[in-house]
Amino acid sequence: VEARLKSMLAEETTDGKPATIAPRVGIIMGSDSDLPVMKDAANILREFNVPAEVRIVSAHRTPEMMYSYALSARERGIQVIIAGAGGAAHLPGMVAALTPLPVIGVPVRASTLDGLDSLLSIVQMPRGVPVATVAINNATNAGLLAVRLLGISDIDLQAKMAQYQDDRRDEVLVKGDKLEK
Ligand code: RP5
Repeated sequence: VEARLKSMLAEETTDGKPATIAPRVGIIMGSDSDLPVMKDAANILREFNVPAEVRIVSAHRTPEMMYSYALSARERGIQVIIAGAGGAAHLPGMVAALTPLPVIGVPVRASTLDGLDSLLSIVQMPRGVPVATVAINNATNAGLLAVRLLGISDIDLQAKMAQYQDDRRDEVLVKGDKLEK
C-alpha cells in the first residue's frame, strides 16, 4: 500500500521544482481500494502545482488516526481536505465535525448499491456540519473544487483555473467544428 501511495504522490511539480513544501490539500480515503478513484483528485492538484498529501484514514478501522489527522490538519498548514469513502461512508462527515477546514466528500462506488449508499452517507449531513459533496466517483471535481477554494486567496491559482476553463471550452468548440465539417 505504501508503495502504491508513494507512486501517487508528486515527486516533483510539473514546473520541475521539487514538491518539498508543506501540503495545502489533504486527500484522505477510507481504504486503499478507494485509490483508483481518488487518484484523480491527486492528478488535478498535481496539474495545478498544488502540494498535496495522500493518506489512508478510516473512520471505522482507524478511528484514532482519523481524530488525530482531522485535529492536526489545520496546524500543519492543510487548507482543504478531500475525503473519499464508500459504503457506510462516514469519513468526510466525521472529519468535517472535527476541523473548521472545508471538507469535500467523494462518494466512492464500493458496494452492490452502486454508490448510492456512499452518496447518501456523505451528502446527508446535519445542519451546522457541511460537507461539499461531489458526484459518485468524481474525484476530479473534488480536486477542481479544492483549487477553486484555494484560488479565493491565491490569484495566480485562480488565473490558472480560468485558463483551465478556457481550455475545456476550446475543446468543445474544436469538437463542434469537426462535426460541422
Ligand atoms: C470504506 O469501505 C472504504 O472507503 C471503501 O470504499 C469501502 C470498502 O473498503 P475495503 O473493504 O475495500 O477496504 O470504508
